[in-house]
This record gives sequence, structure tokens and C-alpha cells, in this order.
Amino acid sequence: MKPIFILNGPNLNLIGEREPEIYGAGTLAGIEEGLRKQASAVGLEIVFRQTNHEGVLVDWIQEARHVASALILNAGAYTHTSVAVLDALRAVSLPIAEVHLSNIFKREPFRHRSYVSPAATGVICGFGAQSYRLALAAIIEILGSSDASTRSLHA
Ligand code: CA2
Repeated sequence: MKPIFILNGPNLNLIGEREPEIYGAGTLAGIEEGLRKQASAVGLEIVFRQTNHEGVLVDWIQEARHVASALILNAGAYTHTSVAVLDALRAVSLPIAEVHLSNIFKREPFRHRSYVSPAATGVICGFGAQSYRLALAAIIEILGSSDASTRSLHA
């Protein structure tokens, strides 16, 4: 099985350091460690990355098309601004989980719009680090489905 790509956008490298009341006290490295264990418990691998650059995120989404089995994406603030990210996601025929640490619908109105959601299989937000664990659990379930026609529904 190809690895599950877990991609993170701008400023997510700062969580645990600043604004713990919004994003929690855990670090991105801690989240990565937990997800790696969760995946390896069922014999799967993850590729976990973070970038502050929109073009790099687009490059990694394009890379996922060829080398990943699924994509989990927290695009950070690009969620709310990036048509380039949406266009890249539209070319991905894999299960895509959009995740956010915070409940973006409880926050400022500009965070209520997501350019990722139209291309995502599903969206999980507001559960802190657990958002990632829930997303990975959903993706593992989709990948484990023996029904190929169900799987294509999620693409
Ligand atoms: O809740 C999420 O996961 C977000 O994707 C996080 C983004 C935010 O722009 C989205 O609206 C929701 C922000 C990433 C973290 O930014 C920080 C900024 C300052 C200090 C600590 C983290």
C-alpha cells in the first residue's frame, strides 16, 4: 500500500508555542508521532510534511496523485484563500480528508469559507489534535474497504 500523505500549511509549525487556547498545547511533531503509531498499528505508512509556501503545498498535492493512497490536508490559512490549492486537489483521485484543529465555523467569518472542502471527501474540524486522529481513522477505514465501488465514491 502506498503511504498516506498528511500535508500541513502555513504557521502550523507554531502550534504548541503560541495561541494554545485556539490550537492546543501539543506540537506538530507530537501530532506526527501519534499518527505514525496509529498508521503503523495497521501496517500503513505516512508521509507527514509542513510548509509555509503555497506553491510547495501545490507541488506536494500533485506529488500525492502518483505516490500516495490518500491525502489528509490541513491547508492552514490557504484553506480560505487558495484557488491554486483547490485546482491541485481537483486533479487528485484519492480519498481526501480536510482537517482543522479549531472549529473554523466558530471563528471569524473569513474562516467559514473553505476552498478545500469542495474537493474533499470529508471534513473534520474543532477537535484539536484529535481532528487528525479521526481523519486518519476514517481514511484507514476507506482504504480497508473491500468494496471497490464504495472506495470510488470517496475519491
Ligand atoms: O484550525 C486549523 O487547523 C487552521 O487550519 C489553522 C490555521 C488557520 O489559519 C485556519 O483558519 C484554521 C492557522 C495555523 C496555526 O497558526 C498559528 C498562528 C499563530 C500561533 C500559532 C499558530
